[in-house]
Amino acid sequence: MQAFASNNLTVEKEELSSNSLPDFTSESYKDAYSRINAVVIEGEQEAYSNFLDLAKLIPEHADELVRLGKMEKKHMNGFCACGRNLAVKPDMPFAKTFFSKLHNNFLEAFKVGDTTTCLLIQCILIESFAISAYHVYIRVADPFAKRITEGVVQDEYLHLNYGQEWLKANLETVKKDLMRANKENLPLIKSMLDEVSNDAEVLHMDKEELMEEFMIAYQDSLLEIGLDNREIARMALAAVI
Ligand code: Y39
Ligand code: FE
Ligand code: FE
Ligand code: FE
Repeated sequence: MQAFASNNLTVEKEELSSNSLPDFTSESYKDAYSRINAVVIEGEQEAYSNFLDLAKLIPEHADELVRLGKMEKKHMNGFCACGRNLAVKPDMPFAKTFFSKLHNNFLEAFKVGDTTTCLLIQCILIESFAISAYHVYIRVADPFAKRITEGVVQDEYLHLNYGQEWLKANLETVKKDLMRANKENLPLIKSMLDEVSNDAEVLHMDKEELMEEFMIAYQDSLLEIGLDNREIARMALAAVI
């Protein structure tokens, strides 16, 4: 009975600390935020440019893709304001390096007109990453950033949805390329998450929760595209091999 009671107490304490908000004014928070905020700003900037490239690859949808791209520019401005609001200077060189491998893969695919790989990288992998990170962040963000992020995450679903619909409509002809591109790029998402997980922890963003949210968004989108459970499992395994 004694042990049971003290066990309960431990659980309560843990729940309290994982649900509590961090001290947004502490030096450790601002230091971690300088990298996470930069990653988000750089990600939005690159997403803008990726959508403009996609508009060139899929000219019949150019208007829609440019419209989606302009949303990313707005997101970027919103997250710049979040950094300013906390008096944090984003570490942009860190963020450029952070995205460089994935971004290079996008640019290589763009150069050879590989629409499937470009859509997988931007609309499925990066958008799922954004959706998962923003959902977790909203729970522990300062009130200003929380409001901004809530608006942004709605748009990210539109971006995910665009890629989903295109891949769904072309699935039989692009399936092989999709699988190959996934094998090359999903592991990059996993290492990127590993690279910022300590900083995310300082912001009270739990790594397992981030991974869980990512897998939900990613697997849901593969299901929506029309892949079966076995194909989805095979694709998801690329993250751990
Ligand atoms: O489509 C988009 O707006 C995506 C570019 C933005 C990328 C967001 C990347 C978020 C990673 C944050 C990592 C926190 C642990
Ligand atoms: Fe803390
Ligand atoms: Fe965005
Ligand atoms: Fe987006």
